[in-house]
Amino acid sequence: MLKSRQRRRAVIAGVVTVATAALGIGLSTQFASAQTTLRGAADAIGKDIGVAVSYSQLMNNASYRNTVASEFNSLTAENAMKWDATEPSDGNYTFTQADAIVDFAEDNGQTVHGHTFVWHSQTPSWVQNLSGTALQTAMVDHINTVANRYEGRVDSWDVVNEVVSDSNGALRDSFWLQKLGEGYITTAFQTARAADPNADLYINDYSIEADNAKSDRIYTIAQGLKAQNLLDGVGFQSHLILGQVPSTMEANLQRFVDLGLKVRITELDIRLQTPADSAELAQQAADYQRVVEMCAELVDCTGVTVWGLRDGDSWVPSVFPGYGAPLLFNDDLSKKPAYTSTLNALGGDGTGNPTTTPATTDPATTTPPPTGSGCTAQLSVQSPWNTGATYSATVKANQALTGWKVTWTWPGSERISNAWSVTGTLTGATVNGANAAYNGTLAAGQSTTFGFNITKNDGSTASVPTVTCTPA
Ligand code: G2I
Repeated sequence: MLKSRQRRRAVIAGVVTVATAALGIGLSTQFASAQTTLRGAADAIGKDIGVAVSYSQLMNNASYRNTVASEFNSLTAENAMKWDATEPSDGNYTFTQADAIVDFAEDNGQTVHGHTFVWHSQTPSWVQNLSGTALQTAMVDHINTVANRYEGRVDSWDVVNEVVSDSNGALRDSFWLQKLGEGYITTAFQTARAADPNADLYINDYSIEADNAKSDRIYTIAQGLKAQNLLDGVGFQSHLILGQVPSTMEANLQRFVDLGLKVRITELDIRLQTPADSAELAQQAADYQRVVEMCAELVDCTGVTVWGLRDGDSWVPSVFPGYGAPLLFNDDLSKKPAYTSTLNALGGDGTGNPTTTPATTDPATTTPPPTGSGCTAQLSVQSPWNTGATYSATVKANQALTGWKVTWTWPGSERISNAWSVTGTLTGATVNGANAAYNGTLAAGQSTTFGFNITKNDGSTASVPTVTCTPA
């Protein structure tokens, strides 16, 4: 089975790669599009834009849930897949929280980056009190059980997390190293590879964004694992400080790509001294833009995950007193300047006024647009899965418009579960949609997009009905 990220890339990645190479310039200028969500913009360039989510917020907070669904195409469990959450006592696995997050991602057509199997932190004391064969067996059992449970549903795993120390690039002097020796890293990867051969396997760490002693050590480990076909990618956590995006970050990512590995920004946040003033928020926006552009322009960078949704969700203030506000959304879910710069870096312009029509259509799953009316619209399936699909819709104005309406009827069991950049009555067999406040005004010839997820009966093909578009 193709993984959902691979499916999404299959539709559009070739276009972006070729065009970027041919023009030799950044995506953010040439591919500025009508995309008005991070998700829409990331989908259009074949990247993951992810967020670390909290189980309790996802369960209890509808506006949190809606924003996670509409703005992100990839999820990481901030805590729910860690060892203390999944196997709090020996052999007793608790998957309620992790399952709920994976279910949510599946319902919303999102990929999942799994975090994490082997770490020195958030590992229960019953594990830390083991040694020798018993500890190794516990590690192997844990990886097997968790990887098998999510096989085919979690796209990639942080197999080991933070195994290098902060001094001189030595291996971290954790209980793992002390009790099992450095071979525990290879064993963890061998176990994960055998348990889920289709998942991408990552080594993940912080303070390795720059070319430094720590990233040098990760490089050496990565080389060894890659040579044994046990490693697919390197996760750069990127817990950064305002104004301190490392100058060597781009070249550092590139040297890992040159090893034949994927790279991923796995836990991005950019902290500042609170309260933030407008100059600091502007600097933060520039820093985000730089990091996200780096990934957008690097074909083998799979995506960027931000480590939390709203500033108030962040781990930062509890660990760095006086620092915070490191994320893209304020606590009321209003968008910070860093949101807009991230959208721009992904190629969206946030205005609803495209400079190009996004090249996201797959002829096999696209209906020909009807001609001759004030506007035309067509649907295309971006990523189908067994019980649902993500669609992108393009509305094109044939005359100047101040608003538009679209309607279609599903031929089968398909029903919209959530949608973005469109309003109206959307959930029934007949869909009556209309522009959002920001994407109704189009000059003749311009187009804009909206998107939605559907649910459907297992196994049925996601259909592509003909859409009627009328000026409003
Ligand atoms: O520390 C930031 C991140 C560094 N890289 C690995 C990540 O896994 C790590 O995430 C943080 C979470 O954001 C925090 O939410 O990991 C922390 C634990 O080391 C998480 O904090 C813990 C609190 O310390 C616990 O008191 C709490 O019970 O979260 C737990 C669950 O809410």
